[in-house]
Amino acid sequence: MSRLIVVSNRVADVSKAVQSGGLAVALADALRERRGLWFGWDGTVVSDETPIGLTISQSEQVRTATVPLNQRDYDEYYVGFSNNILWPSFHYRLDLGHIDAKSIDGYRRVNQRFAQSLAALLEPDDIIWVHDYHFIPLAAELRALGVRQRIGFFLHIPFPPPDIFLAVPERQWLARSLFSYDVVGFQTAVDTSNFIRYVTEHADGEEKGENSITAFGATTKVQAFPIGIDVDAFYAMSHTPKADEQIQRLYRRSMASSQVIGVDRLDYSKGLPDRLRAFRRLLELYPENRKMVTLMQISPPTREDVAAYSDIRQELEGLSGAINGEYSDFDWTPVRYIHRAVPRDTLAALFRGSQVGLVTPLRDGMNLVAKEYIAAQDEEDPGVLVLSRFAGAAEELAEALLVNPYDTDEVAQALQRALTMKKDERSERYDALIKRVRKHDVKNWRESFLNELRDSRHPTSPETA
Ligand code: GDG
Repeated sequence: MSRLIVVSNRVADVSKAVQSGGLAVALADALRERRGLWFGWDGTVVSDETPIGLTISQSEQVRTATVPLNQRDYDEYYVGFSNNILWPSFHYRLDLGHIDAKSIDGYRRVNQRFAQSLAALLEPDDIIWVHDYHFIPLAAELRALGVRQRIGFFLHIPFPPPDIFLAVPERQWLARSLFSYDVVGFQTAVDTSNFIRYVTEHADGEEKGENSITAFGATTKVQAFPIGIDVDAFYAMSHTPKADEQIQRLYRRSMASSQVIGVDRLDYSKGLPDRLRAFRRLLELYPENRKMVTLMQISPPTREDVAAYSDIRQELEGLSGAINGEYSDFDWTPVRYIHRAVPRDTLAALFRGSQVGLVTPLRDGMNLVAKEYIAAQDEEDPGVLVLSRFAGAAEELAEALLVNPYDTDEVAQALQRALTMKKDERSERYDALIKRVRKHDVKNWRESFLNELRDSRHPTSPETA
């Protein structure tokens, strides 16, 4: 079996994967099985004068190779181009992007440097799997160094429609760079068709059948691979004696008989202020919920160096304070807002102990929280998922209560419907949802991507500009 090389911006500790969740869980098993190497940033920032060295370490048959970023790289590649341009524009938020030529240079420079460090570690039969928007040009840089191994790319965030992509600086270079990969994976059919539309309408691209597309003198495979979770592991985590105790404690300490839960990094794409406004609207429109329902919103901090993130924090704190000021009583607090990370097993217990999972991003690649909420439910008495139409997960999870997250009245009505839904309907929806979450679980995602990558070979490289 070929060795698997995973490249992602952050490299997780494989031995702690179960607690950290996300990509770490998704990739840890595959890396273990294939004597893998995980390559990326170590999360530290050093001064511009410090020489950048590679650190190699080993944990559970998985090697990690990491590098620090110097301050300039961090400002330009990470904060600048990745998180001030690509993240907002790929989430359809051109208004939040800050276009700056220096950050584009930094993005190219770091991709070039990462390619050089990685190329030196490669063996002839390796399969390389590159993750996310930080590394769109990595394969092109590797190819320029003579790397001929199979390289796949998976985009965890949405790919925007052509009209939006047209406003992204260096869009043609980014699109051309993707043709240096053998397989390009997106989360959903919508993202895939957005990319195909851009390439066919603006780059003379041509679809060749069997998911192949040709443009810039090269051919690549383009396909949706919806990411999932490890359903059994998450269910088990939410059904331990400790979880039972946590759920009991939750209700002993609160007057409320129902809990709505939201869990999201504090990111503007997650629709948090709109969600709080919808909850306030629920209390206005349906006063019987006062003293009966609590919204627990867990939002750990993220990317605090990006200005738009401190704005969202202030807005959220202001809104939860205003709702609590208006509606709280000595024995009930309507919004419990936690601005720090909670251990993963506690999250699993809280999902199970909440009657409604409220997942209302304004735009999201997939959204694993929606799948985790379903996986944690008791089969005999499941809760209800209220899900944004604009989360990638909505493409699969049609039996959730799908809402427009911008419409506070609609979300408030869906919340009321979820809180009053009879058990038969809850069970029927849950049965359909858990089947889908199981069908597209993390193993399926990983293996279908890697099988596609193993079987595909497009020896051409795109023409240079
Ligand atoms: C990107 C895309 C795509 C959250 N708070 C805590 C915590 N979490 C965990 C959740 C979940 C993960 O983090 C978040 O995953 P999401 O999918 O919801 O969102 P992003 O972080 O934006 O991820 C997204 C994903 O990549 C995968 O492709 O679905 O669309 O944006 O697992 O449970 N975990 C712990 N404490 C917290 O406080 N332990």
